[in-house]
Amino acid sequence: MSTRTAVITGASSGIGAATARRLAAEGYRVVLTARREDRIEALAAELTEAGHEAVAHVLDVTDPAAVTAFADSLGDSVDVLVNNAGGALGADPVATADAADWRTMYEVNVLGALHVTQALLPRLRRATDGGTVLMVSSTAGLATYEGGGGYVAAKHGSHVMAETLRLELCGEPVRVIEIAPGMVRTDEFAVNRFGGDKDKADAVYAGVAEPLTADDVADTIAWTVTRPPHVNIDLLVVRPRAQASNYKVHRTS
Ligand code: 8X3
Repeated sequence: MSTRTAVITGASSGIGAATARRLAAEGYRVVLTARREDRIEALAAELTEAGHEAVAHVLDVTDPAAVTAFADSLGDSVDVLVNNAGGALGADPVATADAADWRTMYEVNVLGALHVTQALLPRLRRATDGGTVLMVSSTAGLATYEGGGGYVAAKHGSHVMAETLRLELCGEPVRVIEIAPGMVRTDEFAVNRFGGDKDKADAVYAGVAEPLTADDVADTIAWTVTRPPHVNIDLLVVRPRAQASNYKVHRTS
């Protein structure tokens, strides 16, 4: 059987990097994309050194021309696309939120995934056992919370894109999977959200014994994409045990 290819966006850190490691271990040739060349080159080198097939390709998913050029650089078919690039900016109420933050979040989380999905779809359709589009959304894509506004709106966009694409591709050999993680502690998500304010970022996880890790989510992603091709895990919500909803989080302090 020829090696299957998985393209992962936002592979420079967090869930994207963990997913790249995990899919490489599952035998995929992984194509790592992100804006930060040093990060993805280092990860590709690490995986290659470990005997896996990995290449890095610098990519800003919000740049449609760059996305098209990236797609053209790939082989005839792609088996898996993990739309992971995204993130949150700010936690301000709607009344005072920065419209520029909202615009950026929509650009990256929604339009970025749209550009990459559109560009790779012809190759995903040609995958030997059928292609997989996997959208890393969020529990923020399913319910809102105060201060979540712009991020929640963007992640609802990711959720709707996955649901709509699944309807539109029904009958074609491409499945659409959505993974909606809740509280995941990564090096960058909350720090980026709060503009580098480490204290505010730490407060998100304060007293939570075991937030999910990027590896936990990568494990879930790997499970869904390694199901037989006729099995479509439409939507999988994954939270730490200490988080029963966006609102109900058990904190020990
Ligand atoms: C991250 C989950 O609760 O910070 O996607 O919005 S939350």
